[in-house]
Amino acid sequence: MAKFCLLFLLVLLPLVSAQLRRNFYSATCPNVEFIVRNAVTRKLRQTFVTAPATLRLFFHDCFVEGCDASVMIASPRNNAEKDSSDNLSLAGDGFDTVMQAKAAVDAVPGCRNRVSCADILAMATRDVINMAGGPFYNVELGRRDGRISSASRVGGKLPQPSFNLNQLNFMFASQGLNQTDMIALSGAHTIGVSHCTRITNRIFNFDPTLNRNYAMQLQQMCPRNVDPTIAINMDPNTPRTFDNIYFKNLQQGMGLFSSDQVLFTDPRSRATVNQFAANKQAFEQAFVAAITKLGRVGVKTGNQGEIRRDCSRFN
Ligand code: HEM
Ligand SMILES: *[C@@H]1O[C@H](CO)[C@@H](O)[C@H](O)[C@H]1NC(C)=O
Ligand SMILES: CC(=O)N[C@H]1CO[C@H](CO)[C@@H](O)[C@@H]1O
Repeated sequence: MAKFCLLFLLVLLPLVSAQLRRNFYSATCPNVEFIVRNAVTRKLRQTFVTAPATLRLFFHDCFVEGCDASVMIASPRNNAEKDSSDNLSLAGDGFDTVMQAKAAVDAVPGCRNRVSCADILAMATRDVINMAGGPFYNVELGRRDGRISSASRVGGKLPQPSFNLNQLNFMFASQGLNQTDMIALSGAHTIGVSHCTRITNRIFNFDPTLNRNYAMQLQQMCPRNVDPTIAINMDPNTPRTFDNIYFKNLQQGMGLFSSDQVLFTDPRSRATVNQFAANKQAFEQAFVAAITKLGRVGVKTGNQGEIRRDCSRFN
């Protein structure tokens, strides 16, 4: 019996505490989801960029060092995670959303310094998806904030727009996400923008998988030597609505990146694209399952990490 207790303490307890759960803050800050949602609503009213910026920030955070808000860390010497070349295009409104929601949470006496930045980002992400027309889902909580944030550790951990299906599958699989998860999560490109510089090669080299008319439109919007700050919508049809039109675009050869279009071009993933294009509920269900899995990647729980007082600084 004593042996079993020891086994439990040493082996099983850490596993138990490593679980995220709904209502993690029910005793400490019962209204946290309501508070975050209000802050996100206010921020979204100021600018729609809030939605895509927050969603992409969550993805980048989770894929490098786990969902631990390490991407939020500011760096006087430009060497933190957010300064890596892949993060340079993260829109500031995602960071601002988390800062505002954190301020709102901390304004409530009982909640002050009790809720992690990582959880606030996870809640805000759920909220922007829903407010942009996507599904509502219960968000798992209990993440702690990470103590490492380094640009040099980002390399090779984020997918590139030039990736083929094997490369995408390999990278997502290394974070515990299967091909269906990867395809569903790619549906996040139903909102938001890309800088022209990301697609120059593709639109001027006549990628045969790219719709001819769409290619011509893209060449007009993104001429050679375009101002590198110019960005275009990734879903040309409903850029501000979280819907399944992204998958219908792929069927038309209107995926913006190679990594988008390949999901339809490659026969191994085409059936799933067709399913999500035909059935919004199927897409939403798969997306919720996948983003819930994404939210578990590399999380710190229990007494690992910290609850940051300022999301952009280690305590
Ligand atoms: C599958 C591999 C993926 C690749 C190769 C990829 C690549 C990119 C690139 C190159 C951009 C444009 C950045 C810019 O020029 O500003 C972008 C934007 C975006 N990505 Fe992805 N991404 C992938 C998956 C995801 C996932 C899984 C999510 C979220 C669940 C996501 C969410 C977004 C959002 C919302 C934007 C728009 C950001 C904005 O408007 O500020 N992406 N992505
Ligand atoms: C992929 O993961 C999802 C859950 O996110 C699951 O429903 C599905 O069965 C998995 N697919 C495969 C082929 O393992
Ligand atoms: C070098 C640097 O800090 N790049 C950017 C990373 O992302 C944030 C948020 O948008 C920007 O403010 C930084 O300029």
